[in-house]
Amino acid sequence: MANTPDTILVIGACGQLGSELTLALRDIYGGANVVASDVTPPRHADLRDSGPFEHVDVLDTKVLGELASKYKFKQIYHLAAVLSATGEKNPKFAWRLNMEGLFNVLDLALEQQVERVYWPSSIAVFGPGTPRHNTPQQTIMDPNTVYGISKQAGERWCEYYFQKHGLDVRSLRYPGLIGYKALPGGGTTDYAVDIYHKAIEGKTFECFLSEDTHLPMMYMPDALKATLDLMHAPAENIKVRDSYNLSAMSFSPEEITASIRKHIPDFDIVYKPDARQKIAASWPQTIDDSAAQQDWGWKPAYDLDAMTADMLHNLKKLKAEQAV
Ligand code: AKB
Repeated sequence: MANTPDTILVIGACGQLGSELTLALRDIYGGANVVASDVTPPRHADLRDSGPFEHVDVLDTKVLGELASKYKFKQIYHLAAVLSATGEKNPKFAWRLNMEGLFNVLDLALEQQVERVYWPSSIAVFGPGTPRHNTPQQTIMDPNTVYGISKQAGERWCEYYFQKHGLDVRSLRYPGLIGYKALPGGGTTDYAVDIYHKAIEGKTFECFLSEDTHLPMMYMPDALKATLDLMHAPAENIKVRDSYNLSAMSFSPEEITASIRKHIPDFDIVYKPDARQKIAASWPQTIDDSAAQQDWGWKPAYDLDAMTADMLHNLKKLKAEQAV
């Protein structure tokens, strides 16, 4: 394959963020220049048909090396990770996938002279000792999930590779991400996606968090915009080399229910908090993202009610298409 100036590899392309980010990158760089990769094939036709797909396990350095020699990537988006709730079920595997996967990508990027790497961090880097309101960019970080510990360690390694080797690796601390195209997999914030599906199906939603648990959240179009804005910013603007705080909205299960009831008045919810409540209780409620605003102009477009209107509209449309 030709060594095109902007050939991009997305690892974890079939996940909640990856499936939408890959399409957004293909719109910008052209379908053939953005290689989607994952351990499972794409389920949706738009991802499957819009560009190349390669089966990649990020723990397999041989396959990663072969792929890099074949495509000569200029950018890598490494999104594959075990999230907070799933990570607690198998902590050793979560640690291995999240850390070894990151090392494999950082080393590959150095070896193959990849120009820019994106790696997502999370609000899970914070813990019970962190200020919970307007959490600063730099503060106490005492994560108590294996996912959060791996993200905190990963942030340090990203900064290390930048300082020591000059690798242009960039990162965002995502809040809970909400989108209608793909389901999240194994996070503590997943309820805020599932609740919309149950609402349009006319079902009662059983919530695994208590009604007043506030968490930072973001609608997918804002997450895509933030990621692309960060990656397109001039390198000299990127002053934070561990990971940027990022914020859009904060709400509780009770508040998202009230927002849904503006469209579906008889929507019903019951609360059955489980182990994920403890994880949520250790995370911030609101985030100070002024560094992202100052350095590369971050500004979200969606609040809770705007997101709810768009989610319900699109989920209804998808359901009607599937029924045909
Ligand atoms: C999770 O809940 O584990 C993720 C996250 C906040 O990183 N959505």
